Amino acid sequence: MVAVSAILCTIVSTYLFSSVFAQMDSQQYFSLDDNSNSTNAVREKIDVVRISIVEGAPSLGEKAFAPDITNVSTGSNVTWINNDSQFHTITSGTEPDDPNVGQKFDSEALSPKETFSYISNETGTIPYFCQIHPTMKGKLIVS
Ligand SMILES: [Cu+2]
Repeated sequence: MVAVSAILCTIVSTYLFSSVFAQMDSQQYFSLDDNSNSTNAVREKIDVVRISIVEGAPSLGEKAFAPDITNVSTGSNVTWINNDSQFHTITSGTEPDDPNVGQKFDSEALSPKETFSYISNETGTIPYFCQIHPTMKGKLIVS
């Protein structure tokens, strides 16, 4: 009888301990989950993709942007910097007559050394150009 109650006692205490640990585990799981969210937020902050408007851009067509075709992931911060001595725009669309001009983004005139940023939240291909020099064209591929 003593042996049986000792075994029972062991079983009950094991059960109690394991349920306590299970609760701790689930709490830890939730806190890990919170951490992974904040890790994502940090990852988005540091995932900056830079595109240069190069010197002499107005006469360079598709080579006005470096790179001219840029692959990015959703949530990336895409930042253009105007490294030319003239004003330029970063405007989504294929050309001034495109009915979708500026629907995704439009920087308006950027002075030399000025930057413009866009965060890509949807996948797809976004052509863009400069409204002041429409032969300047680039492409953003978000996947
Ligand atoms: Cu321009």
